[in-house]
Formats: sequence, structure tokens, C-alpha cells
Amino acid sequence: MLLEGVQSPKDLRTMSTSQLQRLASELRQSIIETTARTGGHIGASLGTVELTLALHRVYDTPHDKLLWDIGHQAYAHKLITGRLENFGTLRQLGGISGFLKRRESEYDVWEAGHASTSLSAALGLAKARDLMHANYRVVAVIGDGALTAGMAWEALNQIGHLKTPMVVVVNDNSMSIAPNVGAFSRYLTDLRSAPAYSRLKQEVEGLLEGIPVFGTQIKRTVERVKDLVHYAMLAGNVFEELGFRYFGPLDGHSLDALIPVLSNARDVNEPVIVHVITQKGKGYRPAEEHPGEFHGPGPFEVASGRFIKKSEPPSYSQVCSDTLIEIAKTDPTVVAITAAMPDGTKLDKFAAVFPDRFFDVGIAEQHAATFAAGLALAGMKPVFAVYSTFIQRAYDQVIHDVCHQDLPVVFAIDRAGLVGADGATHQGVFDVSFLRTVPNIEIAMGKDEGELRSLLSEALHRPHPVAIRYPRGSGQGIDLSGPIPPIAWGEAQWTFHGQDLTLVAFGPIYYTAAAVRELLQAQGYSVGLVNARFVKPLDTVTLTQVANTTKAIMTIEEHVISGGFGSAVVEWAHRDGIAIPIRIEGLPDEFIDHGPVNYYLNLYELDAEGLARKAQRWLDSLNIVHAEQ
Ligand SMILES: Cc1ncc(C[n+]2csc(CCOP(=O)(O)OP(=O)(O)O)c2C)c(N)n1
Repeated sequence: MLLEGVQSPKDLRTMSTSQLQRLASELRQSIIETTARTGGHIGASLGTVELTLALHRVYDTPHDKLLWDIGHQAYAHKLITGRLENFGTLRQLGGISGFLKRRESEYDVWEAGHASTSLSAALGLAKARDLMHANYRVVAVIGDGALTAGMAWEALNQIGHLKTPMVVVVNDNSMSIAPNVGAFSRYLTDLRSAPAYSRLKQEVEGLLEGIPVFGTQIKRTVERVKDLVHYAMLAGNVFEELGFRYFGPLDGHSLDALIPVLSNARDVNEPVIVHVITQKGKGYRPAEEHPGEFHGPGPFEVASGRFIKKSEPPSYSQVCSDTLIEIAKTDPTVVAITAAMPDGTKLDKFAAVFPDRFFDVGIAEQHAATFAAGLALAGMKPVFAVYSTFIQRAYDQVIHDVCHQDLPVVFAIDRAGLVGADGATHQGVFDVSFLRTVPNIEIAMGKDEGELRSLLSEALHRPHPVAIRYPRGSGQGIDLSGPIPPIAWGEAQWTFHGQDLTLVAFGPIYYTAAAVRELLQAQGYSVGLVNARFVKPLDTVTLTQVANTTKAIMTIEEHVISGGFGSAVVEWAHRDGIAIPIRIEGLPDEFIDHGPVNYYLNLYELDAEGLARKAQRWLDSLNIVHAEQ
């Protein structure tokens, strides 16, 4: 294996193209075999194998700075930068991350997980280089999907203005997770289908270079012709009009095409776009044929490409989409929005039934929120289904455009809570804190998919913005047949009364709280239980009654403690002068890495045994003794 001999990218720099091609197939093999076991971003990473080799061959990494947008396409980069041995631990607890991590390698220059940040960061590095008289080069790789985000265009705008030398590689596979969308995506398709563009341009320029120049008059004429040709050729190339030199489109799987062009681009003293065409899933038939499903699958069987799935109840996302379809059948004002996640949110199902009432806006969460505001303003009922981690990007739009005008937009907040293998950048554990501080918005999370259905249905009749949270993965297996049961808006469900302690749980962790209650009851404590359902409005009526009948309250949530549900309960008690001991159980003030959700719940003692242990210790410290003592 050539790959085993690659200690660092330096080893690539002495290899022949045919050796690099062999290395490319070994890299693919390794990516396929590992992701088949661990799951992960196989499609994007198979698509960038040659590009990775060419970049590390042409650039003097890590002295030169190579940035990968999102970082999900960088498995080949990991494999040739000292992580071959550990690659089998990809996305596993304590193993290497599915994204780039600065602490993992000096070759990981920039950490991400969210899209479209690489160009801004690259410009920062390039500008710092110039100001500090350093001499490294900067190159960023960004996908056509990531280029649908406003943030990428904010960076292009400034790069073109500053004219700072750096290279932006546009990795164009015409896919985001699903097929890429939007007018700019269409534009890239046009550029792709006109490969003669740059060839012709180079030929004309070469021809003019070849004209012998005698005398200033002729020289000026040649320059003038060059300019005219330049402008004629430029017409229509957005990148060049923004101030970049444009190279491409190139076959991103041909080392013979990539290496010379990247070498030329590297030495240009102004910003350059290198437009490479790649195929998502390249080299693995099932991933080539089903690039959407193989964007970030779980484990699969290599030979057949079949996913290894346990039979589980439908996911919360599925229930959300089904519920919206059910409601939309009788309510023509319901529309659904996703920011490039039709599969993840399962809104693809909604799209199949209501193609005209479904909008994939691209990786554009900010736009999605304000677009929803506009729809709501005109009387529609927009539901923006968005992962908790990605709504972070639309915070100002939520505050300024939706909540400030009190517009009835429903945010269906998917992946709320810990997410597992995607790790720190993707945990959905901050949204309660940052949303509940905003006036007008109402925030709820049911204990299961049955309540998700009811909450969504009620949310669509609220005159205010509403956020309905639900976690990643399968529901509890609740029977969802029959009409959607109503749920009393703003009311908690007080399921058990108890004199020693009452557990107040927010979200599906209610079921853990129920197990905690059993454990404590078995110890002889009298323990109550509340399914909070709402953090805003908080059901202070029920909480007041609880406080009057129990000696202590423990709140439980799968969300950071700071500013979360428990924090809201403590604020209420403080404000209303309710003198009862309250203990908040939730996640700590730190970024939580990748690894199984259950592992972290156990680590932070948020599983039933851990919570029961903590509750018991706490009750002891409060001198609350159960009946038998
Ligand atoms: C802000 C944000 N929204 C959504 C996502 C989810 N996401 C991860 S990869 C991806 C598609 C990226 O497409 P592209 O940049 O073309 O890269 P490719 O996977 O095609 O190589 C999306 C939407 C994200 N990472 N960040």
C-alpha cells in the first residue's frame, strides 16, 4: 500500500502522477471501508480525493494554509496528514472527529461544521499574512452548496474589494446534500457546460502575447485589443466581475488537469477562483447513484450499499413532516421551508405532496427566517424546519424580523439536544437559552412524538412566533393513528404528585425522569413528576401548586444549564418569591464532542441512575428524609 508509506503530504511531492492515481484509489478504499462501519460523510469525501492530493502536492502545507469549508469532505486530507492509523475511530467516542479539528493536526487550519465560513476565515489569514509580512499562501475549498449562503458572498465581496492574493477552489458537484438549488447554482451549471470559456480566453490572450510589438502605437493597440477581448470574455463571469481571476471549469478527478492549474493559480498575485467539477460519491457506485442518501449515512454493507438499519419507530423528523402534510391537506395556507435539509428534516415528503408549498432556500438560514416572516405577514402559515444548531445562524432574523413584528412563524426545531457522531459543532443545546430571551416567541417541547404532533398543530393557530423543539432520532413508538389530540397551550402536565421532591422535565427526557422517580420511590421517597412541555410561556400556575405541595424541585433537560429551562424556573421562583430549593440538571457550560448520546448522558449523570444518585445526595444535603428514615 502506497498510503501506508505516506507520513505527511511531503511524501506526495516526489510521487509521479500515476503513483498519485494509485494513492487516490487506496484512499477511496479506506474511506469506503471505514465509513461503512462508522457512518460519515462518505459522498463528499470520495469526491475530493484527487483535489486533496493535488492541493497538498502543489501547496507547501502546513506552512501554506489550506481551509476546508464545513470540513465534512476532508477524509482524504485526514488520511494523508498522519491520521491513517486512527482513521478507524472516525466519529467514535474518543476517536478522530468527522470534521476538522485543530487539536488533531497542524494541517487542520480551520475548524467548522457549519457551512460557508471558510472564505471569511481565509481572507482573515491572508490579510494577517500581509500585515505581518509573512509568506504563506492561503487556499480555501468551498462547495457549490456552501456558496448558496450569504456569508460566502459577504467574503467574496470583500476579497474582490481588497484584492488580497488567495485562492478559492469552488468544488462544484451540483449537489448540496440534496441537489443544489437556486439561481447561482443554475449559473454554475451554465459555466460548467461552457468549458470552452477559459480555453478560448487563454488562446486569445496567448495569441495576443505572440504578436511582436514594435513602437508604442502598436503596443497600445494590442493592449486595447486585449482589454476588449478581456471584457468580451468576462461578460457573464460573475467571479471575474467580482475581482477574481477565474480558472476552470476543470475536471476535479484529473490530476493532470488539477496540478498545473493549481500551480498557476497559486502564483497569481491576486484573488483567484479555481472552479473544479467533481462527482459526489466518486468511485463507489451506490454513492454515485444515490448521492443524497450517501451524503452522511450511518453504517452500510460495502458490497450492496445497503444501509444497516435497526427497525425503529418513525423519527421525530418524520412525524413532523407527516403532521404538516396532514394539516396542510385542509389548510392551504401552510407552507414548509428548509435551508438545504429536505432529507434530514424529512420535508422531502411534504415536497412530494405539495411541491408549490415547499421551499428549499439553499444553505440560507437567515434568508429562510425572513422569508418566512414575509409569508406570515401576508397571511400564510410558514413552518421553517431547521436543526437547532443551524438556527443559530438566523438569530438576528428571528429577533428582528420575526419576533419584533410578532409574526406567526413556526420554527420546527429539529435535532434539539445531543446529536452524537457529528459532535461539538452540531449539538442542539443552546436554542432555549438564546430564544427564550426574545419577546413574543413561544417555546415548547413535547415528551414524545405524540405531543410533537399536537404541539405543531396548535402552533399553527398561535398569533405569535413559536418554536417547537424535538430531538434527533426515533420517537417513543407512540400510536399516531387517529386525529391529532389537542393540547392545552401553555399548560404543563402534572403526572404524579409527591411530597419530598418533584421532578420537572422538559422534552423526551421526561421518560428518564419517570425512571428516576421509580428509583427514588423504591428508596421510599415520595416523588412527583411534571411534563413541562412549555418553557415560554412557563406554566407558573402549575409550578406554584407544585411548590406548595413538595419540598424541593429538580428540573431536568438535555440542554445547557445556562439560560435553559431550569434557569427559567429559577427566574420565576426568584421573581415570585417562591422559597423552595430548586436544582437544575442539564448540560455543562462546555462544547461536547462526538460520541454516543447515551455516553454523554451517563458522563454528566443525566441518565436515570445518575440523576437518582444526584437527587438523593441533594435531598440528604437538604435534610429531606423519606418516610422510612
Ligand atoms: C449553516 C449550515 N447549514 C446546513 C448545513 C448542513 N450541511 C452540511 S453539508 C451540506 C451540503 C454542502 O454542500 P456543498 O458545500 O456543495 O458540499 P458537498 O457536500 O456537496 O461537497 C449541508 C447543507 C451546514 N453544515 N451548515
